[in-house]
Amino acid sequence: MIIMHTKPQATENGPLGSGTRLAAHPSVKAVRARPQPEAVSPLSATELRQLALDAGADDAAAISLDHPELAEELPYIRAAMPEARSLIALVLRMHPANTRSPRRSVANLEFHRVGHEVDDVARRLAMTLSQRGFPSINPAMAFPMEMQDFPGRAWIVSHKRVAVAAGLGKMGLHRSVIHPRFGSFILLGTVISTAEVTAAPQVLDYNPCIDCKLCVAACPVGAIEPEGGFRFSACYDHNYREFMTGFTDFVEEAVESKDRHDFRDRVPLNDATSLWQSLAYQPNYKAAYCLAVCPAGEDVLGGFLDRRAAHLKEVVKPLTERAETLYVVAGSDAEAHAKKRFPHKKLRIVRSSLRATNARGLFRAMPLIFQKGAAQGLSATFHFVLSGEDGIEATVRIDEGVLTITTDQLVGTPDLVVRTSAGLWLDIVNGRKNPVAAVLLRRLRIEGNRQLLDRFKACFPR
Ligand code: B12
Ligand code: SF4
Repeated sequence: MIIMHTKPQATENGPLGSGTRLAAHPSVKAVRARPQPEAVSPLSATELRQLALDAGADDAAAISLDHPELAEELPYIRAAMPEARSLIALVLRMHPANTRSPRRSVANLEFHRVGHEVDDVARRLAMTLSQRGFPSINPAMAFPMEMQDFPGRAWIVSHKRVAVAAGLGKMGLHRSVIHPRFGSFILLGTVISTAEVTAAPQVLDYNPCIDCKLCVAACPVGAIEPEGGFRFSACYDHNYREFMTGFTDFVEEAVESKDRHDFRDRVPLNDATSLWQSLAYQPNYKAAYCLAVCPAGEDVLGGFLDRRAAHLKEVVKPLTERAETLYVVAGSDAEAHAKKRFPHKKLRIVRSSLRATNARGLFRAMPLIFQKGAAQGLSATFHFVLSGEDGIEATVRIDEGVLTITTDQLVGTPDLVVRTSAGLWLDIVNGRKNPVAAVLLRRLRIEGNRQLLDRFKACFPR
């Protein structure tokens, strides 16, 4: 027989929370019968570091969330743990020989193996701290991420920023953190904790980067600029070909192909099977040469200082001379760099990996896809007046390779003004709608020197 209850059923002990009945619940009685936990005593930064080392970290440091260098991180960290008070930065070493192998599957295995170790160590530490009375969590070392926020920032905490603020290393020319001993052969993690840290972290008063510029020379797509800039899109379009948007691009190729022969022409067999391996096992980076060739750090530097020519021959050259396919966007600085510096490598033209999904995101992504080469000789101010639900006003100033974006404000005298709806502009940028038709239909108004629009487009190739 089936008995239908019309009211929400209370437990046998009555509604949850009704004092005496709750007290009589077997689970409640069992909890109350346990010995009372000892009063939680604060942990010093030294104790926190030792707990991290005991959990398996090769180096660690604790830092208060109030540290001024972490201000930008604060809202993202609080979104994951509102009651957080401190961070414990973790460093785990990679095996340099693996990371340097010209057979990149060896290097990729090392990245993934150590990446998983970082997550394991961070989880062990978070559990230990929680058991000691300080609830703590361990956000991912990199993947998975908060992909509902993509293509905006999808990571909870910037491990590089935390590690640098905690004094564990400094940002090298290649934009990764260099540890004074282990050099670039490290991956990072962060435990977010409610434990209080009062002591200021130790300061590392020098940068282990020796400015040899080998990372500049080795990157096949020119992502590392000699003076310190990082061409985000160059790295993302090539190195991350089999991650996130690279996969989306693969699917789009499949959708657009006329038949299987056309698809095979568009996506060579080894690209398709490589992607399968990435999906089935773990995504394969295409390069990471910037870390591989880096001689910084006391444990690594000796080999370079004593045998400089050998370092170039045995570590750098096998990577720069390697026959491989480079994935670049047409008209990008990466394409120009690869053609000039690595004519022996094969180029495959791909679509840009960074695509905005709303008008504000469009302006946020611009610095990441801006191509200085195309901007040479261009000096102009662009005003965008985008109306509608997702509307925004923005000023884009390009001045001899320098890009300045001001959102929610129209600044200076414009050389070109674009007026349309935010949705239509996004569709035009994404190649979904034709700008000529939009002008004819008076849904897009362009005021000023129209030729500037082509120059503008070339600076952000897709
Ligand atoms: C986003 C990201 C990337 C991006 C941007 C890299 C970068 N330089 O920041 C891409 C996809 C290109 C990338 C590549 C690689 N990464 Co990565 N990456 C991250 C991630 C998730 C956040 C980085 C970060 O903190 N950025 C913010 C600030 C502090 O960095 P920044 O250099 O000042 O800013 C640049 C970028 O962030 C970017 N940017 C700025 N705003 C935005 C917004 C969005 C939406 C995006 C996507 C990017 C972006 O532009 C800035 C200037 O170029 C971290 C994991 C994590 N949760 O921390 C790993 C991390 C930084 N990556 C790491 C590694 C190892 C790599 C690779 C070597 C992977 C590989 N095997 O090839 C390459 C190296 C490329 C390089 N030379 O930097 C390690 C670095 C370890 C170390 N020694 O420092 C980290 C810390 C992962 C880990 N847990 O160890 N990565
Ligand atoms: S390769 Fe040389 S220049 Fe590049 S980060 Fe390492 S030490 Fe610095």
